[in-house]
Amino acid sequence: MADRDVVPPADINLELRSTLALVLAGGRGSRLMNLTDEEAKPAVPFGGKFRIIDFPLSNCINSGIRRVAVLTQYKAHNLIQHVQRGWGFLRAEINEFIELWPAQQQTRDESWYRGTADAVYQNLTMMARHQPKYVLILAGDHVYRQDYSRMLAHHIESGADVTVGCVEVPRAEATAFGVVGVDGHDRITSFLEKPADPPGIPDDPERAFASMGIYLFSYDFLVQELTRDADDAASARDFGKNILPYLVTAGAHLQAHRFSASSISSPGQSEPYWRDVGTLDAYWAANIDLTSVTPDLDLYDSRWPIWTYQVQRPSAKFVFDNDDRRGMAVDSVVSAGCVVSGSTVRRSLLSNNVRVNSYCTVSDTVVLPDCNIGRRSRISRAVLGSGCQIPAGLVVGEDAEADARRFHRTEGGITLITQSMLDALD
Ligand code: ADQ
Ligand code: ADP
Repeated sequence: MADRDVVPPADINLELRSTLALVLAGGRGSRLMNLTDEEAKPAVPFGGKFRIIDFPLSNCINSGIRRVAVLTQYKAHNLIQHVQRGWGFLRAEINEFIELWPAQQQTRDESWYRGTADAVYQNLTMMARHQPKYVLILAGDHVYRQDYSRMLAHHIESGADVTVGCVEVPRAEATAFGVVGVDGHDRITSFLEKPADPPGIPDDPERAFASMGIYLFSYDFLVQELTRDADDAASARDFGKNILPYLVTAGAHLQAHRFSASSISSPGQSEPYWRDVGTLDAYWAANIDLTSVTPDLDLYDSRWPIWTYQVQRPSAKFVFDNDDRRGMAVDSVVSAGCVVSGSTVRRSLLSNNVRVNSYCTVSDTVVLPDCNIGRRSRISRAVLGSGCQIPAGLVVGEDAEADARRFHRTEGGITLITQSMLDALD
């Protein structure tokens, strides 16, 4: 396994400066159901005060990559606003930037992006202006901490045409991913996009080796392959569906880069942390994990800060109500602007600007920004979408049938409530 030391540190700095990162942030993320009705998955709030895209963007900055373009398409308003407000601190004068590249229908057939490769292909002219040596293509919708400089060092050392970030996942979950087969040097020998029956790892059949949707290309090779793919009328113009499987068959050098070699792990953590949070159950679990005493994801690690745009709100507040019932939150994360009065919040995550009014119990619940929970509500095992005005006395999490009838209930027993579902109630 290549390590950062293979390329001398002074040289890797120069190579990082010759790298352009493209964050693909245009997909809807439809498995998150109504949570992505109004905004793309990368813009969905996570962990109280962040949005999912803050993770790949912070990883870029912390890894020393300072030329980043965010490619947007589906319902991009919140995403664009977030990146503009929070991520505008680099200086173009010293060749550092985080730019937004909205879908501009730049090709002759004026279509919106088809697959992920088309999103990059349609921006070839923009890329050419920057003359990068390497292009790092990142999905904008995963929660993880990774040092991309190690991946770049590995790419240079192995002499690959393209290096693919890979991670071990439970085999049952691998149907949602590109599944990779490797030889003894981690060179990729097969690539199956979202197979119905994913092959396991030879010495651990219950786990599979999956593509993280992170691709590091040498620039000239990327241009050549995207141009070739664009001439193929049958192609869906997608890295996972078309480009990677083609390259494996064509005998190109595809190198797997193991996430464990470049993950930033927290003390005492046994497995490297990477979450697709693509389903409501996974999204709920990853947020609730942050409320535990020792979460799998350490957001307090100052070696690898996660940056975000923060709305300015006063500090969280907990008060007795008029009946002297105490307002409290335990084993919980409570963000700025929240007020909990005369209610109990347990194992829950309250994002910015949430009000919990008197006589409520909120447990095992993820509350997105700007929600108001009316008096005498009892809510458990739920996700409340942004801006929900929960009516007084609402009970959720105690009667599965009633929850499924009124809201969206997942297989894992999590209820998603959005304001439009509440509007439809009466
Ligand atoms: P998926 O996650 O299913 O599989 P996709 O839905 O195409 O792939 O999304 C990948 C990323 O690209 C997301 O961040 C999405 O927001 C973004 N995106 C999608 N369409 C876009 C568009 N038209 N414009 C801009 N951005 C767009 C992929 C790979 C698998 C791999 C998984 C890992 O195909 O092989 O295992 O990612 O999650
Ligand atoms: P309820 O009685 O339903 O819990 P209230 O609106 O009476 O809700 O608020 C209870 C307490 O919460 C208030 O007395 C106050 O201390 C605090 N509070 C409510 N709104 C605000 C606010 N906008 N700013 C600061 N504190 C607030």
